Amino acid sequence: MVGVVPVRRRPDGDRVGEMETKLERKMSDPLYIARPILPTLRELEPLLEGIWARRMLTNCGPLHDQLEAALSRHLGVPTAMLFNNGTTALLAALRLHDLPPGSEVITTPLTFAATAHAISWNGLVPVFADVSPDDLTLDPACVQAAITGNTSAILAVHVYGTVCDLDALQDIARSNDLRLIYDAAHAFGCKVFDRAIGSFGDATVFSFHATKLFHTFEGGMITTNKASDRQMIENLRNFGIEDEEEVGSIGINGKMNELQAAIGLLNLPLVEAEHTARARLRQKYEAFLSDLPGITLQPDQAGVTRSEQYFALRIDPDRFGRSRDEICAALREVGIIARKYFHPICTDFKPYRGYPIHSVRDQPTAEKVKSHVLCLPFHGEVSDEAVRKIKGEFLAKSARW
Ligand code: T4K
Repeated sequence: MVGVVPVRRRPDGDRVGEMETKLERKMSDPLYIARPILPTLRELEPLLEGIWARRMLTNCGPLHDQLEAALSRHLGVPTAMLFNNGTTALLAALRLHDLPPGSEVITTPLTFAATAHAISWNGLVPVFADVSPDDLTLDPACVQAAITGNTSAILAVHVYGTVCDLDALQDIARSNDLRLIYDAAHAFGCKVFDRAIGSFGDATVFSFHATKLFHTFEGGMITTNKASDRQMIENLRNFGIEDEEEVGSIGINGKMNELQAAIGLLNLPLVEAEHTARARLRQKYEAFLSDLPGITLQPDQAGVTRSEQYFALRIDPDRFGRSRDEICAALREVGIIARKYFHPICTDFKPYRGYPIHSVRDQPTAEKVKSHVLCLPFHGEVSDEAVRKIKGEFLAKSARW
């Protein structure tokens, strides 16, 4: 079994040195796909003391506002508004645009269920368009093919942190008078030729779930380019309350609390080091995977600064000699828990079974790749030994066949 390094703490709460931690790696713990960054308990203490002293626990307290401002700067967008999780933020981002009830929102089937659910929970109809065989993001040609007179919006996902075809989707949205919303749950910190990922389309949604590079245990955010969206988003996340005597619209409780915000404030400075560690890990994975027949990695994208959220690959069993499921099972046997994100795809789930995937290809790419995709453990505490084990499983192919 290959484990991650449990970050031990000295009795005074400080992190044990990196070197020592690596030496004392516990071999029995499974290695998961994600391992959240965390500040020290000592760093958290003063922020907790402040919360206890103020007794302002939620409803947009001072830590909430501080984190919102810090993220607005970090992400380079004028409107950046926190939510208690990414799914509530998605609900609100769709609601922001007052889409006609029952109208159709085109999205990808290769995503976490939350993307499609947010459409359905808003009384809208998810329409699934196929993904591009090149990078697995929503294929603009398939989006175009899925448009009807009842289409009101596109909800595109920067899946695994791979940036969608921004120009093509914007052109389609503009020429068909559709709102364009991005689910950037995997794309925190992504930039496209130095432009922040949260500044494209009509709104962008982030997830700050524990499994994300930047997290607040649970959390989320909507960003938009328009400062004028602020009030409307504020209403959406706070029950539609206008003042003590008026509720002006049907809002939800989407507020992030002070504990979440405290974690976010302490985690934000840790993001850069974690990002760098993941970029190094990516290079180690790429070094043995890039030339293997039947293995496809997510492409490098010109001008894109990667989010380093996931390390996704595709395994074509005919060319590679072993299937994704065989590799996944073999890794599990040695304690390495890779994940088949996003298999099953949304159209395999009960609520969406029977929904077609609009494609310009005879067999939708999403149907084909769903049994090929695999995400490897991807975080700063994946040891070289674990990388060697993973490499061993991929290279064992020739020995077994
Ligand atoms: N849109 C997209 C495209 C998304 O991917 C997501 C969420 C959303 C929207 C919705 O955002 P949120 O409402 O969640 O903010 C996980 C996450 O729960 C989910 O946030 C994420 N996407 C999805 C891709 O993955 P699971 O069921 O795979 O997570 P789980 O609990 O199996 O965790 C994976 C591994 O991470 C575990 O094996 C161990 C490790 N882990 C997990 C947690 C929760 C930790 O080490 N610590 C932890 O606290 O869904």
